[in-house]
Amino acid sequence: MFKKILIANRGEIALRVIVACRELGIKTVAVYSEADENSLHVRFADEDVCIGPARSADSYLNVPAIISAAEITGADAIHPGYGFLSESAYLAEVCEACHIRFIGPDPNVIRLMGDKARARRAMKKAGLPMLPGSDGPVESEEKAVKVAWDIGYPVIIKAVAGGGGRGMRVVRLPSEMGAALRTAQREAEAAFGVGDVYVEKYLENPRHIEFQVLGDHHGNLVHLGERECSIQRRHQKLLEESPSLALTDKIRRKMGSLVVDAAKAVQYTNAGTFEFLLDDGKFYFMEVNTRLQVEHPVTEMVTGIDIVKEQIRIAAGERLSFKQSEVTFTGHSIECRINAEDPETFAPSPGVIHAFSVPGGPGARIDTFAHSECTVSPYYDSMVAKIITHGRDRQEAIARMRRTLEMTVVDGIKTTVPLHLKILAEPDFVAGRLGTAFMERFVPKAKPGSLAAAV
Ligand code: MV4
Repeated sequence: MFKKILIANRGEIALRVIVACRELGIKTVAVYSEADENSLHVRFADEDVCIGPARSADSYLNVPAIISAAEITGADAIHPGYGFLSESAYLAEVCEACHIRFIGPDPNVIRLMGDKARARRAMKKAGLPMLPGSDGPVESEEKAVKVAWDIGYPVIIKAVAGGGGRGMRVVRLPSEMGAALRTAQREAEAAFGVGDVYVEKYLENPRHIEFQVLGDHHGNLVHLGERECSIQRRHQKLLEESPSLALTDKIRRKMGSLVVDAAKAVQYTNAGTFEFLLDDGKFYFMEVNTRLQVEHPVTEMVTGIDIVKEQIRIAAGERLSFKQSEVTFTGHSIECRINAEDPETFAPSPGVIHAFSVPGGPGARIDTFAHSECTVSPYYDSMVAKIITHGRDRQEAIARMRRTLEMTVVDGIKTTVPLHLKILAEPDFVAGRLGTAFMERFVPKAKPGSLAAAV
């Protein structure tokens, strides 16, 4: 087992990894930017190293600075958390070259899944059902129109290097294709440095369902069930739950076994998430995220498995200590992401939190870096806390979420707490009638003449 792990991240996920390390008796190294000097992840790590100025590009994305910090402190592994360098095949490779273990999949698997068009081909070959679409990048308007003609409108243009919704455009008419293609290519180039895009059939209101997997270096691979992530705004998830009301036991077993086979086909190791769209009882592969995800706690709550500790054990070469048949699902879990945002306009609302308090109690978990008089920096992601509840059933998980949100105090900044209370009060939410269009009811209709909201 590792003696010391460097956490190449900040905020709640850095604390989450420290928690896992403490339970495993592993020493920790925090890295931090000048903006995070007084953060809890720095206070609770055994050692800390400043890696640069506030801007992410100069600190949390600075591979040489992070590797140097690991070498100086003698860390034998790096946990990248989520975001930042978590899906950087480059960091994983540099770690390998420096004899530091990267806690994540093999760099080649990260690279494969990072190219959404390649991943699509590989996963199709491995047996996952796909939406009809182009079998690789489309360069020209003519080719895109031809693909759309074959599969039928509407179609969606997605960035090959994308994921998370950036560089996506829905096209409903051939006459819109040229402009949409050029916009998507330009956006993709600006966001990822790679302008390639592909085309697939667009579903109007599917559910976004993802499966969690864990694979060790001895050929063992299990799934930990699914998460329902249909409640998103501008492709930022807001609320997730497990299990999904949309899956019957039969379809869950079918998807689970297909995911396990597909992951084994690429010798997937460590933690991963297989994303699907579910529509009309049928499911379609979308992409694989080769990292720990923000919403991993809902899976932990229903399975009782500590995903971060498993990631660390796997990276250290240990075997998974349980078989698929030993993974059981108990009750229901919901996560609400509390962001420092105006709940109406969604504009970021950084600043000082003067008072911060979230009640615990049965079935309530809070993952956060926040505390009274802490600063929410404008430099980083606006998420300040995750409230996760568990109950014997969905109703109990919802009731626990409601009472927790009602008793949450975050003074000094605006947060998404009121928005979550509105979502939980929606009859469609309570009835489990969810889809990717769910949040549209909360979006003010675009004024005539204004730019239509992206996708
Ligand atoms: C789609 C889709 C419908 N059809 N692809 C959004 C994030 C990225 N991971 C993929 N996403 C989607 N891809 C096809 N072919 C619907 C989504 C989607 C979505 C779209 C609009 C508004 C909210 C959404 C929430 C989840 C998924």
